[in-house]
Parts: sequence; structure tokens; C-alpha cells
Amino acid sequence: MSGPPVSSKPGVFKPWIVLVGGFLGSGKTTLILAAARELKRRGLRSAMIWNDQGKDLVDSRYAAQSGEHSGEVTGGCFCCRLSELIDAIGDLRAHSPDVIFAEPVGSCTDLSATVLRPLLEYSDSYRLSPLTVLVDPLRARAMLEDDAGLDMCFLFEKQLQEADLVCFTKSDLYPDYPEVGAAHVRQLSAKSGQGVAAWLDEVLSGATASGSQMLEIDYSQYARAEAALAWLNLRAVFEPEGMLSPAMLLGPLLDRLDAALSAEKIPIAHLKAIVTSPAGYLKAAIVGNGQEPVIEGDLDASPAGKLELLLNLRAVGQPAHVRGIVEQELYNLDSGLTQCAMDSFSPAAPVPERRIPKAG
Ligand SMILES: Nc1nc2c(ncn2[C@@H]2O[C@H](COP(=O)(O)OP(=O)(O)O)[C@@H](O)[C@H]2O)c(=O)[nH]1
Ligand SMILES: [Mg+2]
Repeated sequence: MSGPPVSSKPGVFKPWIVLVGGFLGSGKTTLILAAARELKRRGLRSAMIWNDQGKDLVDSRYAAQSGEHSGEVTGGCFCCRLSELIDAIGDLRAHSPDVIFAEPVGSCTDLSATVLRPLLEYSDSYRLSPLTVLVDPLRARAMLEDDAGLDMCFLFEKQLQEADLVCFTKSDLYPDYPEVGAAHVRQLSAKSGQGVAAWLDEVLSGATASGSQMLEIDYSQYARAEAALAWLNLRAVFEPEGMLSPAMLLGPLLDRLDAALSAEKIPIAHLKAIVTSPAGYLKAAIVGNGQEPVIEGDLDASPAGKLELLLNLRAVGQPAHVRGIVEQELYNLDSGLTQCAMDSFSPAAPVPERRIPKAG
């Protein structure tokens, strides 16, 4: 285990660490970036740490495009890379943040025992917020109706069970949400801003305990559930003969991938991609098959001769099957693909560095 993230001299300011969990596509990154903007308005500084099983993260690139300081823990989840998380927190102290947000992998659970409680040992160096678990109301309804398959329902339910605070997201789209039996339930929209300031006030108040929920979990079942997912991270460079704008590249690609995965009956958990060019960037994402992509960035960025694509896909299926579909659609695009590095796998069985099952 690494040393504490900062020296624990008396009187040294202690930043907050805010862990924002929740299923794939629930809105973690969007909320963290909205919260950072809100904190900026209050004259406070934020930093953030992204986490993924692979590298080439859309979330990191998007945060950088939004001008935020961020770090990464890649190649495994926070619980299996706790020392790296602690090092990343330490590195971000160079920017003197008041709040450090950390977004775990969206299929991850048991964070209370494997991340929060070990971090509580550093309480002379920082303050720990309650574990917020974000829930997309549409996803919650599918999970509650067992429409999502046993493995995904298992992960989703475990995430809910260990939450100090459950927050339904996307209230601009879904004003209602289903009953999930959690003690502390809130609602917000990172898009409209509704509830974001109140959520921040609550998690930075110190009034709600951190890591209060004890999770009982069978790690072999947890490993099986995560292994049902296919993970695909890719980085590609396009140098089209004519010029292309980010929108001209990203629109058709997402449409094709959605159609091809749907035709093969592969449920999409989260498909997100970001294209950067000298003229600007564009991000697009869907969190289910057949959805209209949510677009962020410079929709009007002008055409360019060289564009870089990062794409992260999480779907329920076999990695080789998903990879084959993505490769085919990428080449069929005929948009001047000159470089491509693709990694596809199922998450490895979680093996936490530490696990402290009970508070205290
Ligand atoms: N309408 C709406 N869309 C949202 C909101 N929050 C997130 N999204 C969209 O949901 C998708 C997944 O969000 P993201 O933050 O990447 O989810 P994560 O996987 O939990 O980090 C993205 O397309 C977001 O733009 C919200 O409050 N309202
Ligand atoms: Mg994210």
C-alpha cells in the first residue's frame, strides 16, 4: 500500500474525496463535470480521477476538452488498483483541489469495503464523502423488470445495496423514478442543473456517513456477472481524402455500430466515442440499443484532414464477437482509417487489494 496522499501536518487543508458510483451510462462523468462547474462558481477548485479496465478513455479526453485537471487509474478497477488510486489522489494535490471526484468502473461494486473503508484510514489528510450511487431511471425500470438479464441485475442490485446515497439522474428526461427501497434517495439532472447544487451541499456537509452500508457479496458470482460484459476500447486515426468534420465521422459510425450490434442481439450498456480534430471535438453516446445519440461538443466544427477517434463500448456479449462487429463497421466506413489500436476483453475477476467488510 502506498503512503498517504499528502503529509498530515496539523492545520493542513483537507480536500474532500467524492466517490460517484453507478451502473454504466448512469451519468457519473456528466455529473462530476457539472459539479466541478458549480464548485468553480463558488470559487472552489476540483480535480477528478477516471477509472477503467482498459486504456484510451473517452471520459479522460472529454474532461481534458472541458479544461479539467484529471488523473486516471487504468487496467483495472479502483478496488484492484487501490495503491494506484491513492497515488493518483496524491498527484492531484499538486493542483490544490478543494474536491477530488473519483469515478469507478460502472460494473464495479463492493466499493464501500474495498475503497471507502481503506481510504478512511487517511482521514487526517482528507475528508470522505458518502458513496453516491447514480441510477438512470430507464435502466432501473429494466433492471427491476428483470429485462436486463441476471448478471446485470446482480451488479445493479449490489450497487444499490451499498449506496450511502442513491441519486436518480436525468430528471430532465425522466421526472419519475421507480421505488428501489433505499433509505436516502435524491434526484437530479446534470443537464438542467436541477438538484446538482443540493447534492454537492449534501455530500460536502459531512452530515451523511461514508461507507455505512455493509455489502454481502459472493465474489465468484460477482466475477461471473462482470465476465458477461464485453469491453472494447479503441483509438483510431482517420486521414480522409476529402476533409471530414467530427460530426461527419461520428454520426454514421455510431448509427452503424448501433444497427450492427442490435442485429446481432447484443445489448449495449454504454457506447461512447469522442472525435478530436484541429477544428474542435465532438462526443456522442448511447446507453441502450436504438437510442438517439447524445451529442456534446462542437457540432459545427469544420472539416479537417486528420481526426482522432477514441471509442469505448460496453455490451453484454463475447469480446471476440463484439470486436468483429466493430472492426467490420470501422472499415466499412471508408473514411480514410490510417491507424487503429483496439483492445477487447471481458473484465477479469475482481481481486481487491484490501477489503474491510465492517466499519470501525
Ligand atoms: N438528458 C440527460 N442526459 C444525461 C444526463 N446525465 C448524463 N446524461 C447522458 O447519459 C449518457 C451517459 O452519461 P455519462 O456521464 O457518460 O455516464 P457514466 O457512464 O455513468 O459516466 C451521456 O450521453 C450523457 O450525456 C442528464 O442529466 N440528462
Ligand atoms: Mg463515465
